Amino acid sequence: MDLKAFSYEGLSSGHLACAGCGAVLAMRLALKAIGSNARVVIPASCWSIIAGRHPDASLKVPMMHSTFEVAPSIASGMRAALNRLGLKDTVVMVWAGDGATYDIGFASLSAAAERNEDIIYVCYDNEAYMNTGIQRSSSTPPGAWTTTTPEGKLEEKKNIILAMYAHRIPYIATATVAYPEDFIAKFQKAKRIKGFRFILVLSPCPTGWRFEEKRTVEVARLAVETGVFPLLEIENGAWRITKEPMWLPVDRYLKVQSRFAKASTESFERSVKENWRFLERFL
Ligand SMILES: Cc1ncc(C[n+]2csc(CCOP(=O)(O)OP(=O)(O)O)c2C)c(N)n1
Ligand SMILES: [Mg+2]
Repeated sequence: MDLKAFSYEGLSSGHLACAGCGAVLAMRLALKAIGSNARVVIPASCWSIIAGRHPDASLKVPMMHSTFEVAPSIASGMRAALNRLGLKDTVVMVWAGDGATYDIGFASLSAAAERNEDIIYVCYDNEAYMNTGIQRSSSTPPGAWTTTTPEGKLEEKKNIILAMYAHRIPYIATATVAYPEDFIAKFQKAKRIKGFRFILVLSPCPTGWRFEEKRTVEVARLAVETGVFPLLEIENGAWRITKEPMWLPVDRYLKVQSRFAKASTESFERSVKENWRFLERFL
């Protein structure tokens, strides 16, 4: 893939993200793949701030802010209205954090997926409620420090991919900012498919994960190459790994982030292995 061919920039400079924000790079890549026909719905999150408000919004495509719980419902209505106007080529995309996806908006996400609404739902997963001060979500990995898990989270990360698979939607994928070709290919494919599409984007957060701002892409790459974050897609029920990990030691991923200062490498490794054993049942 020639990345230079994706010259569209749907994001302005001067947005309000922290330096090194993985979720900003993610939006930039997503809009390169989808183009100016995107219409974005953003529930309460860091991205509510990053996008800002009209007329100073950082997105060049039309965008609607929503309350935490109902972005998929608003996107469903927006899709219906656009269809009514004959604007069938527009792509309605929800851009939600992990708090909105895994926890607070899960009911409306599930309902829209079950109706197979014709929208792309993206969860930019920074593994905590970052905008309100780094509280744990059900996406926070085990052992991770957050302000509400000062000794490290005790529970596992919720398997949202499996939860979405249970909805029998036509397309599910994971992506991250360290692999732009894989990322763009998945968004392009999602754009072509009709019905409910769900993409989980691991979005490293220097502020909440406690790493140097310049290491965002390196952290995302380590998540994949240690096997912590599998890159996969599920097309009409068929699972496929899109990038085999190099199986670097998990420690490499943990050591670059101070949020794992109190985590046990052995138990983290065990949960990575268990996740893969579970995943292999579907491959
Ligand atoms: C019903 C409701 N509860 C809580 C809040 C406060 N709130 C706004 S943004 C946010 C954090 C969102 O976390 P996430 O979805 O992971 O996005 P992130 O901030 O990490 O980008 C919270 C708790 C809210 N706006 N509405
Ligand atoms: Mg979050």
